[in-house]
Amino acid sequence: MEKIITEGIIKSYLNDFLKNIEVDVVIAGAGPSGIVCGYYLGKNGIKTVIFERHLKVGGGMPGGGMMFNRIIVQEEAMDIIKEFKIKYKKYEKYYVLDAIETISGLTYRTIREGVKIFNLISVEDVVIRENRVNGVVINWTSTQIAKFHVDPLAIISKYVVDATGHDCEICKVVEKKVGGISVKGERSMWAEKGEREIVENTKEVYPGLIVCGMAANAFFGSERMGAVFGGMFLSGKKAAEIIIENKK
Ligand code: 48H
Repeated sequence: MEKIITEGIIKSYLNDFLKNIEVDVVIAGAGPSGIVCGYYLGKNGIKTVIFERHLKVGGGMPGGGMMFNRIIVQEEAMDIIKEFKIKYKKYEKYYVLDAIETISGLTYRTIREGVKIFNLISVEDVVIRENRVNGVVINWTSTQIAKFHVDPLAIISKYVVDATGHDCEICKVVEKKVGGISVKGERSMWAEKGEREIVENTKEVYPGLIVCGMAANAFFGSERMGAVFGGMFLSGKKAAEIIIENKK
């Protein structure tokens, strides 16, 4: 029995991994914006893989607001929530959602659209060709934590989506190693403004590199917004739409 368990796990994992070493889109980060972006790409037949640094998916969602595991969503993003069939309750002019149900609902449907999510893997660099981002460089998160010198592997893609949240990590790598872009850094909390600007900030910021979610506000120097997530979902959807439009 033990041999079959070991063999089954490794063969299945490697099979999936090998199918994803050249894809249309790599998304760095399985937070709300990255997962929603993956869902709409998958739904439109675009081959997409998500690499998530953490053991878990969901980014900042499970923590809700200060560990009260609920999130707030505004009317503008409710069509997305309804599409995923996630439950909600009206609260004043907003909606309150269970953070865990939201993560589960988003993740399940995204995987069912054919998007592979590999957790415990960090994107540490990009592949660059003729002034275009052409893939990512990845490594096991555990090697980073242990500070071991282990050389990485590369994944080739037509687009990379930076959905790494507050740290805007992929754009910072391009800023430092490639040049031509500059990450302004996020500003203090102003929920309405941050939410208003996040969709506008969701853009292709360098050929082949799209920024979404909190990383988009960090890139353009917009405000943070606390535990309101409508903008994250809308931003993830817009990032997918940019790619779908460009691929036509
Ligand atoms: C692989 C990586 C890497 C890497 C990070 O932080 P997230 O939830 O990001 P968003 O933008 O989808 O959502 C932001 C939201 O959660 C939030 O923080 C809000 C609304 N804050 C407002 C406020 O005022 O504080 O998810 C990013 C994910 C995480 O799971 C990271 O582990 C992962 O990306 N990640 N994965 N390679 N280099 N860097």
